[in-house]
Amino acid sequence: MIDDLKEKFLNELESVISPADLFQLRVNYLGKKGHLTSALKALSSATPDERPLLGKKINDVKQFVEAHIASKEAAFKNEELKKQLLAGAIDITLPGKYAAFGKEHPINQVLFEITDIFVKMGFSVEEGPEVETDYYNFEALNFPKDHPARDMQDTFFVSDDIVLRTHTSPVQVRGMEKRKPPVRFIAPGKVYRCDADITHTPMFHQVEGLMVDKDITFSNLKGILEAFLHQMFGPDTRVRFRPSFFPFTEPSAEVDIGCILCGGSGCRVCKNSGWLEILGAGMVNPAVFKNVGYDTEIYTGFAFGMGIERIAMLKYAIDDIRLFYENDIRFLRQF
Ligand code: 2NM
Repeated sequence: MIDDLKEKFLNELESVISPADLFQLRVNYLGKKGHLTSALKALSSATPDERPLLGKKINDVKQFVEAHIASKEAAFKNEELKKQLLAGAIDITLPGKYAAFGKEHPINQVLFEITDIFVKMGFSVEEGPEVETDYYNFEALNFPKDHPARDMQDTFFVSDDIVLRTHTSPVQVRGMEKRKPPVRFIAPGKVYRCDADITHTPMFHQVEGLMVDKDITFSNLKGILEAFLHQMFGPDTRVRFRPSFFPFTEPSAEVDIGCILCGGSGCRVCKNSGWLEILGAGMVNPAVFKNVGYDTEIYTGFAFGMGIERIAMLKYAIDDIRLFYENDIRFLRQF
């Protein structure tokens, strides 16, 4: 009878598939009205002869049942833990998250390239306000009152005598006011002109440079600009100076390089001339020195300026300036 109970338990244990089944099995065997509890109660009706052996048998089966239930319980717990670990596991076969890297805008790349070359030649870097007074933008630079650049059509006016700077020359004026010669610095930055087509945007970038000391001559200007152009466009680049006019320099020149696209044989970009205009330059007009309090009997100097967008367009053969400011990632990624 008690031996059958062991068999019956093992059979029923085999059909246990959940912790709920196991709980029910425990109640059926070890609970208050369970098989083993009943068997122990029934012990009192056994004869004194039978009692010790039967008692031992029932206790053995009880221990057997308890042990099996405990080990099945442990198996369920183990299974549950495995499930939880698998659910929380990292799938190392998934592709990693791609972090997109940013980079400098092509205009800034060219601007920093130019800045680097001049810094290596001993120039420092000056910055100044983009909203300027008429005095710093025009008056101090020897622009006559009726100069066309002062026209509403070319200049953004904030008020009667406040403008968005049309060049970085006012930075040169402020720089000269701040210190005595010798001075040697460049002024890179944003400038604004009321103009818009495939080669002009209302905002663009310039680098202007200035060097003032005793005995500075046009030869020094030529030497510095040639050294710059050879570093920027290659040591075999041809350079030529043509007479020109600017209110703030006298004499003034425009500086061309041999066309970097066709090598000088003539193409669409150089309009078949074989030359590209890159810079404006000249010897600083004594009228400018007078405005900043430099003694024109002792000091001379040269100045130059260039447009960054134009240089970037030539360097990368881009024919529409607006591409720089459309923020089209397919365009910008190429630089
Ligand atoms: C240019 C061309 C020629 C220039 C002149 C000065 C200053 F402040 F010294 F007078 N700064 N920049 C200059 C001269 C700029 O840009 C085409």
